[in-house]
Amino acid sequence: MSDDPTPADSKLTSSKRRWAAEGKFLTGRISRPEAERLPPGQHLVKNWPVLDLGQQPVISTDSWRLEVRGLVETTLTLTWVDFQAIEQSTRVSDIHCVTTWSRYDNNWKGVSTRDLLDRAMPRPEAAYVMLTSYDGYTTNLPLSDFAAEDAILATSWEGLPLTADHGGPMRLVVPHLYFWKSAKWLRRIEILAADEAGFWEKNGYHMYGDPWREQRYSDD
Ligand SMILES: Nc1nc2c(c(=O)[nH]1)N[C@H]1C(S)=C(S)[C@@H](COP(=O)(O)O)O[C@H]1N2
Ligand SMILES: [Mo]
Repeated sequence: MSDDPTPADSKLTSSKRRWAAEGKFLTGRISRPEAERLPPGQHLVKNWPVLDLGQQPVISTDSWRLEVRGLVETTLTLTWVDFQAIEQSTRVSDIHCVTTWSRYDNNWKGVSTRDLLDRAMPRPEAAYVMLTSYDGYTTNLPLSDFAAEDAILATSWEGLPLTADHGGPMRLVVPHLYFWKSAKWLRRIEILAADEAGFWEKNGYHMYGDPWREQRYSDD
């Protein structure tokens, strides 16, 4: 009687099973009535404004790397070629910026955060994520929000490569939180046990940032 499945398969399967049991992904896509599509205090725009700290790093895909580290079974350092070899996904989502503009129906393509996490496999105590970008920007969010069904590591917008001003070659998109959580020019994903404040969170913005609860500032 033999039960030795391939080690890689059994490891991945047990990690997925464990996450499912812990309900890690249950905060996924939040379906809302159309009337609640626009969060309070927001107005719609048709253009796509650019907001950042004022210096937009230019990263060639040759020198680009993405690191996943911290509380994971497997630390990753991915090249652009490695990243493109991961299953590609598409998502359509709305943007809600804390500066009160929202933009509907953005078409993204890239790697779903879940597919990336399947490769790194967060440990049982993993609960938060700290993101670090090529411009030095940082932002934090719970792991379950990072792993939401809608969340994507986007390399393309509306069928074209993501432009450098919007975070190309790759940015995160987590549409159910204010857009400051969606790190442009993402370089490092660190998986943590406890929440830590990123750049705007240290400067008065909310630790979580739910647009429907108007969690703009730390005392909201
Ligand atoms: N690396 C990095 N990511 C960032 C920022 C930044 O300054 N640096 N600004 C955030 C803020 S405050 C917003 S509103 C969005 C803006 O994205 P956009 O310029 O593509 O509209 O990016 C977020 N991600
Ligand atoms: Mo912002």
